[in-house]
Amino acid sequence: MSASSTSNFLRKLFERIPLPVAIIIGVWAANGVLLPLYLQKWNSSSQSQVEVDSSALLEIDKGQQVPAVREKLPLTENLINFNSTAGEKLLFESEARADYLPLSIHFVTQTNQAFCGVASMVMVLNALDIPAPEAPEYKPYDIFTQKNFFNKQTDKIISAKKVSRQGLTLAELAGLLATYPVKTEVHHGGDLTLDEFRSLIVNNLGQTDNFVIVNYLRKAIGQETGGHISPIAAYDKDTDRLLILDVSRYKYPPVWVETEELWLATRTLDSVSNKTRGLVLVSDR
Ligand SMILES: [Ca+2]
Ligand SMILES: [Ca+2]
Repeated sequence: MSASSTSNFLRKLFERIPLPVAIIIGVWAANGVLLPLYLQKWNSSSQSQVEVDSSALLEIDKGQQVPAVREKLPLTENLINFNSTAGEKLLFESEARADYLPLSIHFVTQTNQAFCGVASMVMVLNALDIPAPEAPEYKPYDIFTQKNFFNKQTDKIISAKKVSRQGLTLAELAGLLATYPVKTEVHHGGDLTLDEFRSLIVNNLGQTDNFVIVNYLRKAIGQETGGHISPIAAYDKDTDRLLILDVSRYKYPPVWVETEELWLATRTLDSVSNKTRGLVLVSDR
C-alpha cells in the first residue's frame, strides 16, 4: 500500500467513526504518551536528594558529566586486594587479627555515598555486642542498622540528613559513638608518629573487646578520591600492612595497605574540621 493510499484509507476510516468515539480514542492515545511521562517526572522529583560522590561520575565527550554505571574500581599496585590469593594468605599469616572475625560477621555496605562513618560505627557497635535498638524491618530482632543508629540523642550531635550531605569529621564520629555505652579515643594523624600510629592500631587488633575506625584521604593511597572512613581488621607484620574492611563495597574490595601509606593518608587536612584525619578507638565502657 503506497503512502497516499494509506492516508486515504485512514481518512475514510475516521469519517466512519462517530465523534464521541474519536474523542475517547484521542484521550486514550494522549494518556498513553503523556501519563507515563508525567509519572516518570513525578517519580524522579520525589526521590530524596543524596549527594553523589563526584568520583562516581565519568567524564564523557564535550566535558559533560553523566552518572556512570560501572564495575568496582581497579586497584593501584601499592594495594593488595583482600579477595586474591596474596590477600587471603596475608590474613592467615597475619600477626594481629582478633578483630577480623567479629567485624567480618557484621560487615555492611554504606547505604549512601556519605554514610561510610555510619556504616563503620554500626559494624563496631554490633561487633561489640552493645544492646541494639529495635530494627522495624527485622522485627522482633534487635540489631544496629544505618537507619536506627540515629535517634534524638544523636540528632543533638548531627542529623542523619546532614551526614548524608557532608559525611562526618572525626570529632562528630566520636560524639555520635559517645551517645552509646562505649568509650572512644580520638587520635589525629597529625599528632602521631608512624611508630605511635602503628602500635595504637596493632595493640588494638590483638584484643577482641575493642575496634579501630580509620578516617583517611583515599587519594593518598591511590584511590578515588576524598575523605573516607572504615574499620581496620588485621595487621601483617612481615609486609607491615593493615587490612581495611572498606564499607563502600560497591566501589572497592577490602585492601591491604602499607601502614606508612595509611598513616600519611590520616595526616591530611579535613576541610570541615580544619584538623587532620586519624583514628577512633572504640571499646566497651
Ligand atoms: Ca605475617
Ligand atoms: Ca581490637
